[in-house]
Amino acid sequence: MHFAICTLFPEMFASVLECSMIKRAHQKGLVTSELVNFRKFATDRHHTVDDTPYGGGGGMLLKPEPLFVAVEHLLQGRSRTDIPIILLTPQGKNLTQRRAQQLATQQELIIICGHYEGFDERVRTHLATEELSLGDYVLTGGELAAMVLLDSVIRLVPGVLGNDSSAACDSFAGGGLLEYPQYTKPQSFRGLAVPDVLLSGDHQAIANWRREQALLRTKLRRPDLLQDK
Ligand code: 6GU
Repeated sequence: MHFAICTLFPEMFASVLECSMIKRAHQKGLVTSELVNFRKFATDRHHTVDDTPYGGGGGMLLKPEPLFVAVEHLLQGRSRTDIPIILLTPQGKNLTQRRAQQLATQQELIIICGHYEGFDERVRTHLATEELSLGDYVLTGGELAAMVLLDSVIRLVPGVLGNDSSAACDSFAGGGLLEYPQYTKPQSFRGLAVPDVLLSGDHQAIANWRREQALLRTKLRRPDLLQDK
């Protein structure tokens, strides 16, 4: 799977691409990524990527041209609708586990990170094919959101996690429930004991307890997840 990331701050991605699971996915050849500084595609002498909004008001907007040319360069003659072109903005739909799973089946994604006060609207209407947000809060730019998107999708690419069951069991993916509580050694830590059922060796009882705990926890913390159950 190939990720092309359009950003004014490619250096922000170094630590994430060079650590842990994302690094190994690249080393194994399962994933490739490309950082494109779209400032390079600005044609004026100062490589201007932003400008003031028509109609007045504060702040600067990303100009359409450098982004269009950068994405067209990445498309290499393919049509805009052949590849998801994802704009990261707080105005997008929330990223969900389901969307991450769908995106993990694609061969290639083009990701656009915004900055400043926003984009010229034509980037939304005639360049991006979808807009995604992480949630209802505002980040300075799309870069951190792009890293979250990258992480959530790459871990679902077949072969990236050692055993495929670990991704399938995640909260939200494992039947739409939050995960049940888990314990490791020691059996008693500062007087806090591991629940007896987990030590019983009774696999059916353990499975029942886990299911109950997952339901209870979901009911208490995220009742919204149970609504379509
Ligand atoms: Cl995708 N971008 C920005 N700038 N802020 C956000 C976001 C994205 N998601 C949540 N907040």
